[in-house]
Amino acid sequence: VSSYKNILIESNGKVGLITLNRPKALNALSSELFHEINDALEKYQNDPEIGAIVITGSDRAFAAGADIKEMQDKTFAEVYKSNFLGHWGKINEIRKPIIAAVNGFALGGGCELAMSCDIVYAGVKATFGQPEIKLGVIPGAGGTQRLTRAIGKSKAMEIVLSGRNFTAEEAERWGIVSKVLPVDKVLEEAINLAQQIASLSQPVVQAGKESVNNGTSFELSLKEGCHFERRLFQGTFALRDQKEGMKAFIEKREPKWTNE
Ligand code: CO8
Repeated sequence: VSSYKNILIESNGKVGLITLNRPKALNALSSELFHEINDALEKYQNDPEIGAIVITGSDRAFAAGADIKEMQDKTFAEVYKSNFLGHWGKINEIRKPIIAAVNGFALGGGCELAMSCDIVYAGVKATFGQPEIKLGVIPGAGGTQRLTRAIGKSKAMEIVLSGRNFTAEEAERWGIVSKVLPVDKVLEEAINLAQQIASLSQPVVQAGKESVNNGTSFELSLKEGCHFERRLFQGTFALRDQKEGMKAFIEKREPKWTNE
């Protein structure tokens, strides 16, 4: 029996499954939740029986982003000094393959979490997006970096600067998602794929993962790009507009931007 409050874990043969389980908040990725993901990833990484990992949410939400209620009142000094959400980078150090099985909302940090996985399977009704701009912040967990590397500059600019959502079908066409499936088949197929991968040689699979990852960088390495992006994301907490954007979301109203 695990002591996690926000996730469920279950291993199935050689596959380790992590299910985000904070339904009331649409799996919003609070710090506590993300620490639990990290802890579970670390356990699977260290378990020689496990050859692949699957991360999933519910039919309604993979994850609706970082936790806006937790973030809204933070100051720049706080987020910068504590390297706020720096622990989100841990998933990028996991050497075993990770498959995201996405249904429902994968927004903001939820979209970034999916893109941090090695392979993404999505349900036909999945909704992706980087809506941070509407909250007065920018993506902070690789959104501007992984999206741009995956879909190119113009499309990434459109998504990040407008904050509009995109569909599973678009995500597949753009190469972010490898397969679109009926809602009730996503997890099953992700686990099947994970089982196939887990039946292969672990060090060879790890080498394949490492090598593909080396093929995805442009001018800045992904690590440098994500570092720079996180600093700018933290920097938005110095703005009044970040307080207003997040407050407006929680109060369920349109934000009034003051450009300060
Ligand atoms: N944070 C906190 N609570 C949330 C979040 C969230 N991201 N998303 C939803 N919730 C809560 C709602 O506040 C609501 O709670 P309550 O019942 O207490 O009012 C509950 O979940 C259900 O949500 P809704 O009533 O809004 O449900 P709807 O079906 O009407 O709408 C949406 C669903 C469209 C998904 C809507 O909830 C929404 O727009 N959510 C916010 C999406 C968003 O803006 N995400 C981006 C967050 S910012 C971010 O992710 C930055 C990441 C930076 C990472 C940095 C790492 C270094």
